[in-house]
Amino acid sequence: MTGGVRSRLLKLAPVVTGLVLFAASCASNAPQDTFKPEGPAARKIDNLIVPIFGVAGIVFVLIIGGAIFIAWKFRARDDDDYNEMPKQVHGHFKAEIGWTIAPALVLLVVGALTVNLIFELAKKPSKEAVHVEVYGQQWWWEYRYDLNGDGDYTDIITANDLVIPAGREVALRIRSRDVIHSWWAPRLNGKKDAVPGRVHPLTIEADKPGEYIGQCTEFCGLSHAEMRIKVVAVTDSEYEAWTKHQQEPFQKPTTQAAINGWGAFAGQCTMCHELTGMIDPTSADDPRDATEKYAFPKEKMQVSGEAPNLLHFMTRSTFAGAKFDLRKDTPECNKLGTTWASTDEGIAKCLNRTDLESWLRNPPSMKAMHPGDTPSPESRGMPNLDLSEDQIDDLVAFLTTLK
Ligand code: HEC
Ligand SMILES: [Cu+2]
Repeated sequence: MTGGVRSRLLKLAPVVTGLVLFAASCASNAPQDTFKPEGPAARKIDNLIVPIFGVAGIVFVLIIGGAIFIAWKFRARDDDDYNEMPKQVHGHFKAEIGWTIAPALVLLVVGALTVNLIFELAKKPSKEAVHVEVYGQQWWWEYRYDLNGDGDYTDIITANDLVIPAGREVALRIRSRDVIHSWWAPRLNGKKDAVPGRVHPLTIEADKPGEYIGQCTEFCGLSHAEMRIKVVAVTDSEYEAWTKHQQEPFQKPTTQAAINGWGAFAGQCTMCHELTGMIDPTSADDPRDATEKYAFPKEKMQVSGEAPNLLHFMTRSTFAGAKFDLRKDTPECNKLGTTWASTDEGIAKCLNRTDLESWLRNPPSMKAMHPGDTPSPESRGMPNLDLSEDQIDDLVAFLTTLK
């Protein structure tokens, strides 16, 4: 690069940086904006960040402005004597004490406020809190509810959508099944790492019903960017209805396509997917050894240990780590909430059939999972099971009965 080109590029750099910053600040729909808190914890953090940011801004302007001003004011002039040294202030007692104490005071105040808030946020949740265990794994989040406070987090096992009652504390226990993840719904609270072998508490609360978006914020492998979080806050009565419904047992499908899909599911999917309470459709009339039907031995395939529990799958709004909408993202469908699939009409109108079928056709092509890889102990996520189009139709028919 010639000197001229380089200096021109250097001159452009601040302009480009400025434009990028300007463009980045223009998002009209930014669901993960930390500066729009919608819960008590996030608001407390916001109330600390904003003043500190202001103080940091003032310090920045004073220091940088002062440096630029001094450089300009005392710049070399043509008639300067270049041998003359400016007046030295090294060892100036008052000045040195001053610029040591001033930043120390600023940091002391910031530090005290920060530590105070850390303790406040770590306070034990109230007795009325809802208890949910959050399991991170490559690349989706599982949510397990302890509804009666007996320490058993298997009352409800679901994935992708974390359904909570608005206006109530939710005590999360954040865990991981494989690598380190980090759970963060910015409008509700700060982030908390999910570390294998550890349990990290985090209390969230949403001010009002609505959806609060987040994502995994600790690099956890190829599909890390597609490991999303969706907190669905509902009213108290909707929450009660939801928990009651989630505890209802598996219902046998009735249409022929769904019954066929049930058989395919028992044969190809249950080695990874739990479907709590599912009855094996072949157990009564199929004498084969159950393990014989499974094309992929579990110990070979499932490094991460689990796959989403599919009981009441159709009450969720998203699937595959909340990357895809299960319920079409239209105002009409969104209004139906967690009960969108309770009627045939709702399913016909709101099911995102295209993505669900594509998912069954070839999951690794839908998320970053080395599409070319053959399933191996190293592969993560759901493998391509080479299903036929007929099987896919039957399986979708079966999945839509899981409401
Ligand atoms: C080898 C294990 C394995 C097998 C076999 C398997 N899956 Fe999966 N499945 C997964 C994993 C892991 C995920 C989560 C993937 C992700 O989110 O990245 C998943 C996700 C899904 C989802 C989305 C669920 C949600 O809530 O996000 C559906 C639906 C699904 N699988 C259906 C099936 C069907 C139907 C079959 C049988 C034809 C099947 N799976 C076989 C491991 C498996
Ligand atoms: Cu992750």
